[in-house]
Amino acid sequence: MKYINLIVIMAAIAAIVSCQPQNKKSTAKNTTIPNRKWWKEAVVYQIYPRSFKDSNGDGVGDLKGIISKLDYVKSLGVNVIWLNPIFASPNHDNGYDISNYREIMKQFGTMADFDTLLNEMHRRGLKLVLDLVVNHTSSDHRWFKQSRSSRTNPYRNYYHWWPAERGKPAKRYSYFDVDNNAWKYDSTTNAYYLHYFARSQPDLNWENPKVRQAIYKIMRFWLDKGIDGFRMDVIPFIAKDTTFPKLPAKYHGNFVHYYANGPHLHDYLKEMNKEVLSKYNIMSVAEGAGVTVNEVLNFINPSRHELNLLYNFDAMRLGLIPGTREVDPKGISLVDFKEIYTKWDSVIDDKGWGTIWLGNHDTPRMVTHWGNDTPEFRALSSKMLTTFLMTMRATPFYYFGDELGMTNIKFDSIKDYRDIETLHEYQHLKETGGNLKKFLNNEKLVARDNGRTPFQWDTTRNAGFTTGHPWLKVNPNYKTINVATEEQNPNSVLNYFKKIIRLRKKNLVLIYGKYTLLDKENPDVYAYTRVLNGEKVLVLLNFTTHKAQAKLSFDMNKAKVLIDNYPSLPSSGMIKDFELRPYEAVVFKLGN
Ligand code: TEU
Repeated sequence: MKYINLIVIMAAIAAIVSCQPQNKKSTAKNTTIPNRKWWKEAVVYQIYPRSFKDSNGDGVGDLKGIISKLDYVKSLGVNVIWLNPIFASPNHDNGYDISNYREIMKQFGTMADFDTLLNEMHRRGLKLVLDLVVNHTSSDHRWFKQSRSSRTNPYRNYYHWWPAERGKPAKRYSYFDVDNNAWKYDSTTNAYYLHYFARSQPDLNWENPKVRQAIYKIMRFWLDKGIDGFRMDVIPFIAKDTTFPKLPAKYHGNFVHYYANGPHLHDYLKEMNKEVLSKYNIMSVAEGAGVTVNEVLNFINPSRHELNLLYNFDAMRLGLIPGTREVDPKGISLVDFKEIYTKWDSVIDDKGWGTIWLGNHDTPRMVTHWGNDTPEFRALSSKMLTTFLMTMRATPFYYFGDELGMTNIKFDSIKDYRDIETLHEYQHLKETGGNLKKFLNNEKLVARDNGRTPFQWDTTRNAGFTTGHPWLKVNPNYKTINVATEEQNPNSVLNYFKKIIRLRKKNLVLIYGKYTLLDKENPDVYAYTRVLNGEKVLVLLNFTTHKAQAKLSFDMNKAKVLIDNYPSLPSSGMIKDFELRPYEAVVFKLGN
């Protein structure tokens, strides 16, 4: 009898608690947060489909593989998945060379698989953002086949052609061309066509309204299927000065900024918004290559009716010798790092909304580049970097595998690489007598393939990614770095990732709170506060292998530790003195 009463009382308490709106106190106050949007409160999880999960043993990830792992993704607490391109493609640039925008890449599956994926995601409350690659197509796309066939073909002006009888066109730099030349001569019509990326990625002529309307139809095709938005590949590059003048001197050594400032760029983005984006409750994010902090509001200020978000590359240049992909032996200055993120936050402020990221399919692994991937510090520094991403006033874009602390694979031989950027750069150096050994050493740290190795699910063969032969080698450290092992370890990088996402969602101060940088010149510690409706949070991040201290003066008596990436909490003395252990990350709620 006694027990029954106890159970009844327990159940009653549970019922009362469950119907309490979370953060009752904060919820009331949160009504005062202006312009709340789902994509501002989202955590975007980027999946590189080629490397996530292979369902049919061909060594290449696919849509059925992603479907089979949606419960894992849901368990992370993320709410948006950004998928890299899944459309028909000859894969010269792993899908960023599309030959048919309304067809799923054969290796990835069928349209039926896609429909199932979208339904299964929405059933779990997950949103899907697809990759819109419309600065260029594949040279296998029927538009280009038509366009190159004759100067009078109706698709001729779908691309940028320079008739050879006018002599050589003004130099334009190509990211992936072995000669870095963005003009390719085509004897079929005795003319050159423009390709900012590979020769098999000819640039579309957005100055042609037929091209724009054709792309808006493709966007509606996928939006009417129910997707939740687009990540837009090098969208700042779409507008060109079609007189193709010599590159103005001010852009020498910074061609990317010239590419991102074509004459009618914002007219096209306004038109796209008016004709497509504004008709759906979706998120639009620009890959902002070449966009400076002084230009970002031109893209994302809501009053301009263009895009919602833009991610920039300013920080990605840190640690590299300017204008090169070469790692600077001087390393990365934390003061410069802090200055960049603080500048972008202050410019965007309440006039738009920011994004934040530290890795994706074009960069080395987050922990290897920004943290420390040695066994002693890999987990700690991964968690510290994740704390940074989850406590800034911006939408986090988080790359698959970073939640496990996956590291660069650092291939020794060019034979192991698959990426066009590395392979063409190697060929270019080989043909021009470059230092191949030095190049390969540097690629261990910067090559894109480091971020594209197969996902590490467990300790079985090929880390459980495929029963076949993986398209790219699996990182041999999968024996210790994998989902199955980390799920069992409460202090793992994986469980910390889930924990801090829960913390971010529960504390809107970590999303919308005003950001203020502290102790600006501290070379070891990144310290900042977030404040919202009287709630104040202090974030301290040690970016070094040694103890470090922040020079601050807060009354920490009433401070409460919300999260710390060490298994044990810092001592009161450490808290009082703002002392941090190596790669320590701690988030405090400060007393009022
Ligand atoms: O990337 C554009 C871009 O900025 C990259 O080329 C980047 O600078 C470079 O790879 C860094 O090493 C987008 C896509 O994200 C990338 O995967 C594609 O290769 C590229 O566009 C062409 O579509």
